[in-house]
This record gives sequence, C-alpha cells and structure tokens, in this order.
Amino acid sequence: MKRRDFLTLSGVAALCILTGCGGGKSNGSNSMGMGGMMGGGGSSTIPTGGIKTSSLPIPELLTPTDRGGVKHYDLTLQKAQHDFFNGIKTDTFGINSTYLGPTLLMKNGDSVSVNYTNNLGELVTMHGHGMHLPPSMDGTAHQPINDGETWSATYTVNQKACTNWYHPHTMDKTAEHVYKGLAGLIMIEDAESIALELPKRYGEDDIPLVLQDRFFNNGQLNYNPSMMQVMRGYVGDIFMANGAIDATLDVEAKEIRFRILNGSNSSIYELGFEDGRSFKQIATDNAFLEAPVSLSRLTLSPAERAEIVVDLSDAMGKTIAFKDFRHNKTFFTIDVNKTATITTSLPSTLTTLEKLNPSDAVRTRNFVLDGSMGNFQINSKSMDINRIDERVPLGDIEVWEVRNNMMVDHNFHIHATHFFLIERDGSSANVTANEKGYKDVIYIPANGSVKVIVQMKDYADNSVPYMYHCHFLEHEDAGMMGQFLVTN
Ligand SMILES: [Cu+2]
Repeated sequence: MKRRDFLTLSGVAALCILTGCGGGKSNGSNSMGMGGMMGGGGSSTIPTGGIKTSSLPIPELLTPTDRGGVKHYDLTLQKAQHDFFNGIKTDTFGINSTYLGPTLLMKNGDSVSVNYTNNLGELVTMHGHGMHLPPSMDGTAHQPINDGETWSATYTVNQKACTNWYHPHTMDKTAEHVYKGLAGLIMIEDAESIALELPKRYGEDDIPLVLQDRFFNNGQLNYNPSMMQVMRGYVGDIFMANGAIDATLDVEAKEIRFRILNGSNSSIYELGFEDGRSFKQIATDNAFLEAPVSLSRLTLSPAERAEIVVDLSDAMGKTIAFKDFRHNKTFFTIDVNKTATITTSLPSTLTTLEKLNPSDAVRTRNFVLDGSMGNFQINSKSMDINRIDERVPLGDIEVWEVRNNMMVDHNFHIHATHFFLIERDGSSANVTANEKGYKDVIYIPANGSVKVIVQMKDYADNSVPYMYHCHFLEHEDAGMMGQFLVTN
C-alpha cells in the first residue's frame, strides 16, 4: 500500500480531508472549527481590550550606511513586545522593531553587507529569499548565527528589479521563528525599474505588504500546531498586514502599487478587492512580467511575491477591503480619501525576460514530494544537513520536474536563482499568463505536478550547498527539503 493511500484511510486524516479540518474555505467568522477540537492552535481568543486598530504600518525603508564603498544594512534580531491588541503586550521577535523588520532598498550592482546581530537568546540563521548570491552568503543552516553574534551576508547585487525578502532558515525552527515575527522585505531596483512610469513613492502609492495569519491565545502568539495542522497547513484565524490587524490605508485616488509577500507559514491566499475590481499584476517573484496581466483574483502560496497596480482614480470617497477570498478574511481596508498629487500611467511593456529553451536542456531531474504524518520527504528522503542530494553542473540548462504525491498542497522553492515554469500537470497550456515570469517558488496543489527550466549561471561551490524545499514552513521543518551543490 502506498503511503498516501494509508493516509487517506487513517482515521483522523480521513476525517479532516472530508471536513476541511479548518483549512480551505471558511465562513469568515473568527472560528476555525475543527482545528480547536484537534488540539494545537484552535480558535483565537481576543483580549477584552479588543484589537488595536491603526493605520496600516509601513515598514521603515532602511537606507544603508556607506563604509568603504559597501552599503551596510545593520539589523538587530531581538525579543520584543508588540501591540496587536489594546491593553496587552504580545511577546514577539522583531528586527530593529517589535514585529517584522525594515525594508532593505538595494540597487542592482551595489556591493552590500547585510549585518544580522542575534539578540534572540537562541541560535538563528537568516536567509535572503530570492537573492542571487553565493551559497556561503545564503543564510541557511550552514551559516548559523549564535546568540550574541553578528553574521554578515556580503555580496554584489546581481539580478533584475524585484521584491525579495529575508527570513530565518533555522534548522527545524524556521516556522516558529517566522511565526514570532522575523521577516522583512528587500526591494531591488535597476535602471529599467527606475525609468518605468510606475507608482514609486514608498508608503504613498508604492505600498509594501507582508500578509500573514496567526492564532492568538489571550493576546499571545500561539505556535502550537497539531499533527493535523502540520499536515494541512497551520492557517491562523486572525489575518494581518505588516503586523497590524484590521488596519486602514489612506491613499490618493490614483494608481496604487502593492508589493505583496505571502508571509504566512502555510496559507494559500486568493487575493483581491472587496468590490471585485480588476487590477494588473506587474511582477512575479524575481522580475517584472514582460507585460501587465489583468486579474481580479491573485493566488499566492507561502513565500511567493507579486507586484500589482490597481487604478483607484474612480474611487474617491470609497472604502475597499483588501481580502483573502479563500478564507473570506480582510487583511486591511483602503480608504480613498486624498486627491491625486501626481498621476502615473502603467506602461504596456515592462521588461524583456530571458527564456531558456526546453530543447537546450541537458537533463531532467525528478523530485517527488511525499510523506506521512510528521515526516515529510522529497524522493523518499527527509532533510539531512550532512547529505548532498543533487549536484548541478554550472551552466547546464536543466528541467526540474516536481510531483506532489500527496493529497495536501505544497509548493517548491529553489535557492540560488530564478526559474521559468514550462508545464503544469503535463501541459504548457496550463501555465497562466501571470506565471510566465521569473519565479523562485511554485505552487503545486494536491496531486499536481510542474516542470520548470533552470540554469545555475554563477557561484559554483563544491562544498557549500544551496537548498530546495517546500515553503510551507511546517512541511519544511518536518523534512521536506534537500540540498544541492553547484559544481564546476
Ligand atoms: Cu509542503
């Protein structure tokens, strides 16, 4: 009997697959139903003082200090207390702040040093997600930062304009570390992005969004997933943007750009505006799309990014909720209450992407995502930091085929560089227009498969590996991760 067959027959798993077990669509109330009965994080309890409502917080834009031609970003990881609710301090981890961290602005070609000082009282590692850099600077479990120490990721920015992020990659503890508040955005600009006529006033019409969901127990973050929640995804019942619940964003009646990160542990979001208005997706994980793609809903799995532009020039005086329709939850509400001080007009072409030709691929690598309760595997192996799973020759063009052999959703993230999706479920016709861009995370629904094309162009290192893994953090921590060397 195959493992996945066993799973569907085991009592609790079968029950949850039938009922949804708190994941998937809900009625929009603050209860996640079955989750509470299964132990672990059940329904949140809200402190009597209620939610602290506020304007949408905009993470500080950290301008680096120049030391000898190198741009230094000094980040301190610290224990903190954050005001999610009135009258109660929530214990968190923050980065130069009480929850989440500042936005790092970089330009292609910059020499940078991102300096992480660990004051958490425990070991952590910090990964630059989406950054094209040497494996020794990647910030995985091979670059631990002990309590009280500083570790620096030093490199030259070497990629197209995009929105990336930094977050812990601590062996077995990534999920808990992110859950407590360790994450921040990295905005990369290049000559092309600077020249384009896009909204680019940070915090005014260029809005960073870290979207998350959490469970709270009397106002405290409650990271306590049951086995079933590890399996199905640890989806909280309190949704938040930039560390605030039910916040309001005041904007001008004009085009507004959102740089969106699904910063959740393991939630699929189907994003859109309450009034159903359409918007344009302009960027995927690692670059602009070649042309804007019109959407009314945007699906993002954990760690995926998208930039969108929505035209609110017709919406003066309106309030519009920005929602996850999959769980029927509001992240924040937009209040269009200011006259436009400048106008922008979205260009019809944004960039040119280099596309690899599948006929130039020299090999196909196969990856099968599989596992059972609490034990997640790729190609029948759980993550072992002392084992190299794949050796990828520098410069070779390869197809990586990733198959989700389970009845739960996964995604797949490759460190080191972007890739291009060429097939979904066996056909290129299933690749949607807004997936035809540079990606570093790809969503693979239950029993689905993808083929991506990838080339490791730089940074061969015959001893320090990069990683590939499911970015559902509970799955990653439970073993759904492997390591590859770029060899020369
Ligand atoms: Cu997964």
